[in-house]
Amino acid sequence: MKDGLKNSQDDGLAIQEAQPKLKRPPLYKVVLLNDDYTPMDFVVHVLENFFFMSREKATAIMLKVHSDGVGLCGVFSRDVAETKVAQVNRFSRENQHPLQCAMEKSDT
Ligand code: TYC
Repeated sequence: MKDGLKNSQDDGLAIQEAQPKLKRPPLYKVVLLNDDYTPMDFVVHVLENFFFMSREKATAIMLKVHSDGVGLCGVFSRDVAETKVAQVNRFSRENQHPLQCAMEKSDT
């Protein structure tokens, strides 16, 4: 059986095993949405502490959300994205801010 194909009796019948169809698990974008009430420094604090951004990066993303309505915080597996969204939204509610964090399937 030197051709590398599975063949139970070497009777000349070559049987190629099916390749298992493996798909990478989908990734999810975690985004922040703009609102009129959440203070800018609170949003910067969220980006620094939940997404481990530098002050400069956090400020740039916050201003992007403020002007465009939405901004990307990061791309994560489903479990991590769900946890980030829940943590940020709970922290915002605990501090009486309407800030909204959400996730969406990433196409990359
Ligand atoms: N628009 C808010 C303000 O003017 C600031 C803000 C930025 C709010 C980003 C939410 O995701 C947000 N205070």
